[in-house]
Amino acid sequence: MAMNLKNSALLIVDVQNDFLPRGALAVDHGEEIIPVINDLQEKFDFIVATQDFHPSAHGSFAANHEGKTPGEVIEWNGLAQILWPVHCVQGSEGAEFHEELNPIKWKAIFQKGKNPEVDSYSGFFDNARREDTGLGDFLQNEGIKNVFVTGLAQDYCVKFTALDSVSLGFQTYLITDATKAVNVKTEDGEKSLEEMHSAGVILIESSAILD
Ligand code: VGL
Ligand code: ZN
Repeated sequence: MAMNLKNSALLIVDVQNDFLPRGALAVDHGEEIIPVINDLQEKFDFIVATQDFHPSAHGSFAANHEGKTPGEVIEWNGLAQILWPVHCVQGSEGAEFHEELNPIKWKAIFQKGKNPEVDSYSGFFDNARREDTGLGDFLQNEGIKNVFVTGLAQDYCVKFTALDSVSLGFQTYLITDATKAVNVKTEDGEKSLEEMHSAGVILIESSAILD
């Protein structure tokens, strides 16, 4: 029996070219989630996307720290920061949403990672939890109670978005076949599922909604 999707939002996190095969920070098999997300979109009236959207001088890029390479962890403005390849630069092809992802029903796009001094994995807050994107208030004002999270990457932006969603009081679901992990370390994807589950995120498969 299909779920009741009253007061529910579908959240599509960072399904952008740079996180897909051939992108700068490609997630293996990332493209497999696109048809799943497009099918899910038919079931939701309320859909919001997030977009990783960095200035080229962003401090999360290894290239902006002399002698550093992607994957290294540094202390940056008081936080541990993993350094990434240059990705999702404002105005670049890599920052665009994948062309097969259907944006027709999206109510809004929330951009993040625009402040060069702090990274922003979650669609709700930056990693220092200082700035708010407005997504939480937007969902609350629209009467949203249930948030269904999809997108890339499961062990970074999807995880932190889902954890913040729980912390803001939304009943939060992760649709496990509508996300893929980047797995900087092999077990990151598995660990992220455990972390989300123990924080109260409900793990479901798309079939719970589509069938
Ligand atoms: C992401 C690393 C850096 C993500 C964004 O969307 O998961 N990961 N920036
Ligand atoms: Zn980023």
